[in-house]
Amino acid sequence: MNLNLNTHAPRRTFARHLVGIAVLFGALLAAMGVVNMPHAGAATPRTGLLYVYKSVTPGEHCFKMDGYIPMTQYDAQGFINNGAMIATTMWGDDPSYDDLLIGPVWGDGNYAVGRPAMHSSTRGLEATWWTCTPSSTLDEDWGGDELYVDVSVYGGGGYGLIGYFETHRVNGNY
Ligand SMILES: [Ca+2]
Ligand SMILES: [Ca+2]
Repeated sequence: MNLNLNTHAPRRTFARHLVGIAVLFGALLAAMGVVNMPHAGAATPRTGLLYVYKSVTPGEHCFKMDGYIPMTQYDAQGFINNGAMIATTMWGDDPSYDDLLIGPVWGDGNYAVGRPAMHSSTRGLEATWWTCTPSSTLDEDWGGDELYVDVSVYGGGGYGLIGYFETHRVNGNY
């Protein structure tokens, strides 16, 4: 097993480089908080799980998101070591326009309260996000609310978008 992960850099072909330049603009816009839209509905993989629960603090809910982008563990650790950044947003699902409820919140390979973080596993690049919020933040609709989290991961050094996913919908009344 090769543990020399610090020297690992993603391989680039010429075509991939062109794609990298194109997505770099998207990454820059996202980094500036300009692009907050979720990814194209049906095409977005739902490899994330979302768990929402009532906090012990009155008027507050907490949630935990776990998900992953499929790749080798070697590649995932390489991306993290090379400064990959993760952006998470929570949305309220609606028939016309989904409502942005929280975020984007940015993180990296280091765990910190309220921020998303990443690690590698045998199934790929793992992403997790645990935080608490006033319950009213999650009240996105009259009556029932449909929550989901959208996750994007960008490579370090202007590599661009590595991958993304979203969670299933959590139906509640907040
Ligand atoms: Ca809704
Ligand atoms: Ca509601």
